[in-house]
Amino acid sequence: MDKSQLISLIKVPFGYGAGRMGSELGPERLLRWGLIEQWKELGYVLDEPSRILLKDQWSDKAVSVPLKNASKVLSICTALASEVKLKRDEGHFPFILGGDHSIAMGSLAGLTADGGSLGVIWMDAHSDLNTEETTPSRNMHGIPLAVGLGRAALRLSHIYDGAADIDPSKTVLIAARELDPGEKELIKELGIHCYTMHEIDKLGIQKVIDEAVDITSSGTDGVHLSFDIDSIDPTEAPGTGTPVQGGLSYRESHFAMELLYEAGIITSCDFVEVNPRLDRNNRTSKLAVDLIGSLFGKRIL
Ligand code: 4U7
Ligand code: MN
Ligand code: MN
Ligand code: MN
Repeated sequence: MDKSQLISLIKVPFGYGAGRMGSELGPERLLRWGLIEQWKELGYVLDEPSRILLKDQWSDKAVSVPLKNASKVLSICTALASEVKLKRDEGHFPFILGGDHSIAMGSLAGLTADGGSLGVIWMDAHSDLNTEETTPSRNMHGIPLAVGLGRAALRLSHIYDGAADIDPSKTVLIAARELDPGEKELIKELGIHCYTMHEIDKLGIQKVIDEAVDITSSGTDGVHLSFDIDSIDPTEAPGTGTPVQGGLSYRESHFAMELLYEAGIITSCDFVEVNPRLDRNNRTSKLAVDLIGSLFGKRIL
C-alpha cells in the first residue's frame, strides 16, 4: 500500500456466519478506537467517509446451501463482492472490516472477478477449509477458503458472476493450530503451504512471512490478506468467538504486520472475527487497531 492509493474502508457489521453473534459489532468498535484517525495520521486518504453494508442487503430467500444462515451469508457476500470489485476497479485499496469470516467469500469473489490471479495469505488459528460435507458445526465462517479454492459445492462464481477459483499453490496459511480431519486432508491433497504454530516456533515469524511473501506474490497480480484475529493468542485477543490456545504473541503479530508492510505486496485485506461482546476491557479491539497501524506502516520510532 502506498499513500497515493486511496483506502476504501468497507464496513461489514455481519455476524450470522459464526456460531455466536457479536462480531457484527466489530466495525463500530474499531472506529471508536481511532481506526480512521490512525490512517489519517499515517498520511493515508480514505476515498469517502466509509462504506457500509447494511441490513436491507440481507435476504432470507431460500438457497440450496445446507448451512446455518446460508441465505443471509450469500446475500451479504454478493453485495460485498460488487462493492469490492467497484473499489478495486477505481484503483483503491479495499479494506474489508468484519464481521465474521464468512464475508471473506464476498471479498474473494469481488477480487477475482476481473480475471487476474490472486495470492492469498490466510492468518488464522483455523484453515476455514471445511465444505458442506465435512463441516462439524455447519457454521459458514468455517468454509470460506474451501469455497475460494473451488473445493466446496458453493463456488465463488455463485456469489458473483465471473468470479474465479483461487490457485491453491498461491495460498498460504499462517498460525493454524486447530484443523478438522477434512481440512487436513484438503491441505495435503492440494499441497497448500501451511505454516502451523509448529513451523512458526521452528522457523521464526520473519522467515515464515518472507516465504509467504514469495509464494503469494510471484506470478500473481495481487495479494489478499485475510486476517482472522483468532490467529493471535487469546491472552492478547480474548474477544473472538472461536479462541484457540497457543497462538501468535503480541510481538509476533505486530512483527508479521510490519514485515508485510515492508514487503509492499498486500493489495487488499479482510480484518475479521473481533467480537466486542466477548472482549475484556476492549483489549482485542484496541489491539486490532494497532495491528492495522503496523500493516500500514506505523513504526515505534
Ligand atoms: B473462523 C470449525 F469445527 N473448524 O468449521 C468449524 F472447529 O473463521 C471452526 O476461523 C471454524 O473463526 C472457525 O466450525 C472459523 C470448528
Ligand atoms: Mn477464520
Ligand atoms: Mn479462526
Ligand atoms: Mn472465529
